[in-house]
Amino acid sequence: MSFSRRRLLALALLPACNPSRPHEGFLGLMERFNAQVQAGMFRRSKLAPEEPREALTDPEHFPSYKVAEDYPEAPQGWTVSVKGLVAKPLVLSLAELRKLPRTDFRVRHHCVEGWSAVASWHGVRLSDLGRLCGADPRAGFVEFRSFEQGQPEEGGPLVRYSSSWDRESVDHPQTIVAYGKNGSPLTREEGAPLRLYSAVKLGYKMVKWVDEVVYQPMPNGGYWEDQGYEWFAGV
Ligand SMILES: Nc1nc2c(c(=O)[nH]1)N[C@H]1C(S)=C(S)[C@@H](COP(=O)(O)O)O[C@H]1N2
Ligand SMILES: [Mo]
Repeated sequence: MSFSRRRLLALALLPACNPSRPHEGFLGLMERFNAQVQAGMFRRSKLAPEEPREALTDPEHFPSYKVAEDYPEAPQGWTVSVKGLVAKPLVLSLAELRKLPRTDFRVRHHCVEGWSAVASWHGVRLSDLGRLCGADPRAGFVEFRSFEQGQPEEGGPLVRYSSSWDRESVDHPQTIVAYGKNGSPLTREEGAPLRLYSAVKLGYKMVKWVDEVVYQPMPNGGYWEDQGYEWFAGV
C-alpha cells in the first residue's frame, strides 16, 4: 500500500473516532473489514525492499519516541518471556538471544505521523522464537508488551505500552526482536535491551523495551490501538 493511501486511511479513521470506544460502531465495523482486506493482501513471502547503504538516515535525524516521561531503563536482570499458547515457555537473557541465529536488514521505517527514515536492524526472527517455544498454530495473534508505562489520559491510570499483531506478520521473515541498530547495540532511546522491529508494519506497532511476547488465540488492542489507531497497520 502506498504511503499516501496509508496516511489517508489513518486520517480517515482518527478524527472521527470516539476515543473512549474507538473500535465500536460503524468505524469499528469498517476497521474490521479493512483489517481483513489487508490480511488477505498480505503475503508472508513478500519482502520489503532492502535500502542501499546511501539511503541510511543520519542517526541524529531518526526520531525517538516514548510515552513515559523519560526513556525507561531496563530493570536489573532484565529478561524477555515468550509464553501463552506455546509448548515450552521461554525466559531469555540478552546473552541467550545473541546466541540464536541473527538476522539483519536495512529498511525504511514509516511513522503514522508522516515521517519515514532508514536504518539497519539486527536481532532474532520471531519465526525462530516461535519454533523454539513450540508456538501453537491456533495462536493466530501475538501480543508484545513493554516495561514502559504511559498515561493515555491526563490524570488517568498508567498503562504498559503494548501492541497485538496478526500471526502472519509476526512470522514474516523481516519481523525480529532487535537488539541492535546500524551495527551497534540499541541505545536506551532506541528501545534497549530489546524491541520489536519489522518491515511490514507502521512504527507504532513496533514495541520498544519489550519484556513479554504472548501467543494468543484472540487479538488484543494496544497502547495506540485503544486510542483509535488502526489495528492492522500494514505498510
Ligand atoms: N514502548 C514504546 N514503543 C514504541 C513507541 C513508544 O512510544 N513506546 N513509539 C512507537 C512509534 S509511534 C514509533 S514511530 C517507533 C519509533 O521508534 P524509534 O523511537 O526507535 O524511532 O517506536 C514505536 N514503539
Ligand atoms: Mo510512530
